This record gives sequence, C-alpha cells and structure tokens, in this order.
Amino acid sequence: MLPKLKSLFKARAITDHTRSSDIVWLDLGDLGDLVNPNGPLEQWQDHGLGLLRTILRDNGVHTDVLSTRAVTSWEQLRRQLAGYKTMIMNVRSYTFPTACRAASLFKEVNPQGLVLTGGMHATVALAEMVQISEFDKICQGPGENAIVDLVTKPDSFTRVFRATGSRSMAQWPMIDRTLWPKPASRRLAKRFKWPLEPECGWGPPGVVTIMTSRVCPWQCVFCNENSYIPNMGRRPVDMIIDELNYLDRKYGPVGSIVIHDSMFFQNPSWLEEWIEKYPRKANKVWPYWAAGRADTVRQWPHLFEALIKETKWDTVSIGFESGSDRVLRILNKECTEEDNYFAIDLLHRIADEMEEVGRKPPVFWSNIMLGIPGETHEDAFKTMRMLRYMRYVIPSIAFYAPYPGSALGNQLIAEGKSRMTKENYHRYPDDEKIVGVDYQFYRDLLSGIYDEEINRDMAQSL
Ligand code: B12
Ligand code: SF4
Repeated sequence: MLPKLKSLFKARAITDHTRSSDIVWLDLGDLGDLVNPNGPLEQWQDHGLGLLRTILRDNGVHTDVLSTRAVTSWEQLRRQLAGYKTMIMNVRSYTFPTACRAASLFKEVNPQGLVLTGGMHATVALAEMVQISEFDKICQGPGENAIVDLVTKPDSFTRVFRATGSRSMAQWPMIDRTLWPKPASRRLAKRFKWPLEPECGWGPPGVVTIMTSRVCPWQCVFCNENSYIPNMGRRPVDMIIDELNYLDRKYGPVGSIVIHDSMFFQNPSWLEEWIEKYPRKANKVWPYWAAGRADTVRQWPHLFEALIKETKWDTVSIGFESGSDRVLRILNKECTEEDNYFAIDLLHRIADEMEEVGRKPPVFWSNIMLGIPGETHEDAFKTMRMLRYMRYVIPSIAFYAPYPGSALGNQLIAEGKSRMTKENYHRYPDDEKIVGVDYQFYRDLLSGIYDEEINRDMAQSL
C-alpha cells in the first residue's frame, strides 16, 4: 500500500482524558504503540506500573495514568500533562530516552511539579539517571515497600535512594489490571480485550501476561540479571491459579497465557506442584508461552515432557543463543551444543507423538543471537545450521545488544564499544549495536547469501 494511502487508514488516537488526581503515573513506550502498534509485544502491559499503582490504591493514594504509547505526538502529551503536581515513571534502559523527554515536557508545563523515578535503569545506569536534572527522585531497586511514602512524603527521601523489596512474590498483591492504560484507538480496543492483553500469535485471545518468578539465577554475560535484581521467593502455585481463574471469570474468557518470567523452567518442586494442580484447578488448561534453558531440559527431561503434555506449555522459549560451543563459552551460557541438540531432539519426539494422536504439537520460540564479540563466520554458520535443524520453531533472531547491567554490556560500554547511546537505546533486533562487528556479513547471512555453505555442511554436522 502507498504510504500516503496507508496513513489514511491509521487508527486515530482517543485523546479525551479526565483528570481525577494531582498525581499521574506515566507509562512509557514508543509514541503510538497503544494507537497503531508496530507489533504485539509493544502492547504488553507493564507489571511494575501495575503492581505499584495497585499498592498505592490499596493505601488510599489515587493516581491517574497516562501513556506515551497512547498518544501520537509529544504535543498531545504536553496538553495531557499540564496541571499535574507529581509524575511517576518506571524507567528501563529501553525507555530511558522517552522518560527523559517526558520529564522535560512535564517540567515545561508544570515548573513546580515533581518527577519521581524508579525502575531497572536506575539500578544499572545510575550515572545516566543522575544527569537528568528533571528527575527529582531516583529509586534504585524494588519499589513495593517505598512507593507509598515516596509519593506521600517525597521530602523525606534523598534525591537518590535504595529501596528493599519483598522477600517473596507471595507478599505482592494481585495486580488490579484496570489500573493499566487502555488501548487508545477504537480499532485497537476491539481486539485488545482490555484489561486482558491482545493476541500475539502464540495462543488464542484474550491473553493474560503473568509472572511466577522474578529472577533467573544463571550468569549469562549478556544478561545476568541476578546481579542487579534481588532474589525473591516464587509466587505460590495456588496464587497463580486463583488469579488466572479470577481473570477468566471477571474479564474472560481467557484464551492463553504468557508467563513473563525470565526463567520459568527452574525450581523443580514448584514445577511439580504446577503439573499437579494447574490441570485440575484451573477453569481451563490454557496454553502458555514460557522460558527454559537447554541444559536444564537435559537435566529434567521428564519434567519438561510433563509440562508440555499435561499443562500445555505450547510455546517453549529457549535461549539457545548459539550453535557453537566457542560462543556459548564466551557468553558463559553454561549450555553446550550437545545440550541444545538434546533439547531440540526431545521436543521433536514429544511433538511428533502429540501430532500422531491429533494434538497440537509444541513449538520452540528460539532465541538466537548473532554479532556476538569474538564470533567467527563458522560459529555463525553453526548457529544457522542448528536453527535449520529445528522442525517446530518460531525463530527469534537478534543482533547481540550490550545492555547496561550485564557483565559483557558493562565491559563493552566501558571500552567505548557500545553503539547504544542514551538518546537511542537500540532495541530492534537488526540495529547495529557494537563497534567492530561486520554487520554486513550478518545481513548477507540472513538474506541467504551463504545458504549453500550452511546447507552443504548440514548433513555432516548431524
Ligand atoms: C516483561 C518484560 C518485557 C516486556 C515488557 C512489557 C512492558 N510494557 O513492560 C516485553 C516483552 C515487551 C520486553 C521487551 C524487551 N525487554 Co524486557 N523484560 C521483561 C521482564 C521479563 C519482566 C519485567 C517486569 O515486569 N518485572 C516485574 C516488575 C514488577 O518489575 P519492574 O518493572 O522492574 O518494577 C520494579 C522496580 O523496578 C521498581 N520500580 C519500577 N518503577 C518504579 C518507579 C518508582 C517511583 C519506584 C520507587 C520504583 C519503581 O519497583 C517495581 C517492583 O519491585 C524483565 C526481566 C525481569 N525479571 O524483570 C525484562 C527486562 C526488563 N527486559 C529487558 C530487555 C533488554 C528487553 C528488550 C530490549 C529485549 C530485546 N532485545 O528485544 C525488549 C525491548 C522491547 C521494546 N519494545 O523496547 C532487560 C532490561 C535491561 C535494562 N538494562 O533495562 C530485562 C531486565 C531482561 C534482561 N535481563 O535482559 N520486556
Ligand atoms: S539469558 Fe536466560 S538463562 Fe541466562 S541469565 Fe538471562 S534469563 Fe537466565
């Protein structure tokens, strides 16, 4: 479709907004993502915002919600922000540029107003946060025990402070999902099923995103979030099932679930309880997306099979990352090529068996990284061969990104090799993210130029 014609068909943002408090929580993301989204993931709701607004509400602190995703221009947001005394934001590295712009807009229209910030970026890149003079308060770490005092008694806090979170997710209240921003165009609202979330191709609508665990204990150098997210107990199985049943009754029907945990396939005793209770107690055995690792699939194959067959773990997200032992070692992935092929073969066997009896087979959501420092062409070919070997797969391929907080990210940033700037935290899979990587080779690889080479050696590697 011609671009001009296409824009005629774009949904229009719903711009009316009724103010009911002096305090506004500003949800962050690209302009327009809740009006005319580019893709489904941009529409996911923010659990940090949902949790903290629920806690505020439960403590009698009423807040409004606005979203940079619900407007299509900064001018629109400026009008909506005028008159608020306090603005709160959850800043992650990828929303930091948006947060900076929103804060300066807020101060323009409300020079006496207060900007309260927290979120992942405050913990991993404090130096960047501190430079933004419009951020009046910056909370490092989990905010559940600090948010009420911060909003009601901001003067009792220093500009930068560290908060301590709950010991277990069992202490978190159930998020009131009606506190999440609404889809902001009539067209999007029709398929969104708010306060549930929209379909993204992994399972039927309405979708429920939920978290059962907060942090993954492994130390992959491109991630290692346990170095900056304090460990906390997993949410009990019964609480998860009760919440799903409640959402189904109140806003349903629920069609499928996305378990947002960085690592769902951990803690075997929790998983065993899930296998035992979910099929029995849930209103329906909803299919779900959740993440695992190849080495633990190899360690607990029976658990893996039972989860797929008995609880409908239909979309199995695995961070395979690479098909080469050399690169897996660089990444400190603690998984080997052999672990990867073990997990693939096991899923193939399970999927074939399920298909034979007329059941929907599971599929890998296969996370692959290319452009890793130190990766050779042959390493990348091996990765492509591994991907091609998978028969039930949705590939998710991204160029390696040096995120602050991760060991390798911090190192590359310190060496001046990161191309992710604070104005633009490149978050798209095919952005060029580090100095010294031959991105043209990878573009050629993905466009099929090396297919002959990959396919020729495929038979040998199997
Ligand atoms: C769900 C999730 C997503 C969802 C986000 C949906 C949304 N609208 O929020 C989706 C799938 C879209 C997503 C995408 C990406 N994500 Co993500 N994601 C997560 C995940 C798994 C959970 C986040 C979450 O909800 N946590 C639970 C809530 C309760 O925690 P929270 O939001 O941090 O809030 C707490 C504190 O920060 C604090 N707090 C927050 N706000 C405030 C405000 C105040 C005032 C105070 C006092 C406190 C406070 O209190 C809260 C309660 O403790 C995290 C990993 C993790 N375990 O957290 C990664 C994570 C945040 N994502 C990450 C990344 C890198 C990405 C991507 C760039 C990946 C990629 N390459 O594609 C993309 C970017 C997409 C985009 N469009 O820009 C990194 C971020 C690293 C960083 N330095 O910021 C993380 C940490 C994963 C990792 N280890 O790499 N992600
Ligand atoms: S990449 Fe995956 S396995 Fe590694 S630390 Fe992060 S969440 Fe854990």
